[in-house]
Amino acid sequence: IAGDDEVYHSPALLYLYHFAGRTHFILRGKRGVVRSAVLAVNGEKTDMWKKAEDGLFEYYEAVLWQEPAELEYYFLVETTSGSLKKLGPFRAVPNELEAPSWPLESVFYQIMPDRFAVGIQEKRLPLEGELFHGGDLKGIVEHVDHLKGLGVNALYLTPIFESMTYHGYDIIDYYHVARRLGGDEAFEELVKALKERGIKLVLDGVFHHTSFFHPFFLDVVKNGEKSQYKDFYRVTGFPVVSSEFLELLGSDLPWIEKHKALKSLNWNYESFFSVWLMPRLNHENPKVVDFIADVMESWLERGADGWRLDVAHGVPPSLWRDVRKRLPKEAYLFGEVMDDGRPWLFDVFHGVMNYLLYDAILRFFAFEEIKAEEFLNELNLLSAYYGPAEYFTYNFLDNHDTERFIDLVNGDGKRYLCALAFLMTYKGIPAIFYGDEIGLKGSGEGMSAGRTPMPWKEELWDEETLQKVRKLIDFRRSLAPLSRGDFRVVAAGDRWFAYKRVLGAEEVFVAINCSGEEVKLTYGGKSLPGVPPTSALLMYKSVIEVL
Ligand code: ARE
Repeated sequence: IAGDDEVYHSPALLYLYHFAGRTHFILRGKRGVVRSAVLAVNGEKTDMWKKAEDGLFEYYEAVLWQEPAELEYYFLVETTSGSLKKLGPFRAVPNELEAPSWPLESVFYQIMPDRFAVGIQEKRLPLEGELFHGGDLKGIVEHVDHLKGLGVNALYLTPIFESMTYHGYDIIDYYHVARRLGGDEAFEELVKALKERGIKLVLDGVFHHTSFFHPFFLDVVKNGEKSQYKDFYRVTGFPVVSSEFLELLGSDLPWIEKHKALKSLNWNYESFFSVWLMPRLNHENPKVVDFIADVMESWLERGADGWRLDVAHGVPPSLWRDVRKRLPKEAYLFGEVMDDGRPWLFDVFHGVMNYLLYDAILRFFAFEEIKAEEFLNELNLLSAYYGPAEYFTYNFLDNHDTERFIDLVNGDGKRYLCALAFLMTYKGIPAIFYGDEIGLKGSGEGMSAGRTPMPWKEELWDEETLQKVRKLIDFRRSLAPLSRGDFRVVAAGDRWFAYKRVLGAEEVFVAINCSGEEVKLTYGGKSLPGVPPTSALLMYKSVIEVL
């Protein structure tokens, strides 16, 4: 039996999986039912530990270090009402997640090209001229050694294709790099510069919508029902826009004013957050699916190594599943998903942007709303939800849609480093938003507040932060347990916690202290140096580092 309504297990991916030399067994019990649980594999018994709980369930786990092979196992559960239940026997080979391995070795750096570095001084900028800062791909090429020096080995760029806006989420031509960014030629130069330095490249794929000015949509605007592209979009009536709309669009009002005026008119198509500039594609149309797959494939051929999929949660998972089958297995795919990533993982994307982790990080590190115990439960719960896919999520402290982390902690560089020390020593793929490494602050409020331009005058850099960020990246990349290891809590107080990352015989011990006092710990019978307020301690073999 797989269980009753009180306890449950099945040999499916989230309950039985193999990852990096070990097999994880998960048993789920209704809240308050399980007193203790034991796993018996091929006759040998192991105690299970309570990993996490949510509103409905408790999750118990056991980990066995062995190669994947067919197993025969069962569970013995002692309930709080005093009865003994046996679940099983089960006979199964542990499931393995299909994913490229290079992301596990990666630390990402995210760049919004317009805000990073100006390579080409003279250029024509499109409509919303005043919002452009003029950064481009040549600028990235010129500063590629900044990335190399930092130690990152993967780059995620927000959209680089032809568009009207500085952010590029309104794509007009999916097959060419925007001229303002240096065009296809600059892309080739960038790919070369990155490849020479062993840095992977991930592009931003905007396939939820196109630009209003994409030729497909313009054709629908012009030819209405007769357009061969009418089924490419979610049109609600013809004509899609009124003559008043077209007149306004053709007028010579400044872009921002025009954008605002158009916003108050009506139109007959669905769009991203009711933004007229971003008509939504019709994902039910197989031709749209072919188009998406073709664009993705062609840039992988031209040197990209993966895709971040924009508004991925606004497109059916089945579409991504189909597209993935047509792409090389080495391409890393992660979706922008803002809440529970489960419908978007496993056979859909390899990872998601880990917004659930981000929320927990903010609540513990920035807003101090929760204590370590609750934070750790959140982590383990996420682990129970995502299973092996958790190792492939894209983890961040901030990005182009959030405020900068440093601003959320009122400019306290030590608190930023504490949170970063956690990110770099936790499961999932860590990413740094350009400028965080030098203490760059945002401006204003809201989702574009963090998009401040990168300063290249080194006098403006926070040198101490830079040194420590480098060090953390170096740890992450040189200590395999940090990317592939199991995560186990060792001890916790209100505002500090300690854990180990274990990979076979290798182990890294980490203590994160966000409290105002020094924390003294002993580990493995050894007393460790005190962890000063707002800092982190790392120990591997007999090396101890305090940051
Ligand atoms: C601009 C302004 C905004 C203004 C908006 C509407 O910056 O202040 O509100 O226009 O006029 C891109 C640009 C944005 C731009 C937007 C529209 O980067 O600057 O906004 O286009 O022109 C939701 C989506 C999520 C999306 C975020 C931004 O679900 O997919 O909103 N993220 C991606 C990209 C963005 C990009 C787009 C999508 C569009 O990463 O950079 O925006 O291609 C809650 C909700 C979420 C919501 C989130 C943030 O958590 O649950 O659904 O995310 O708030 O608003």
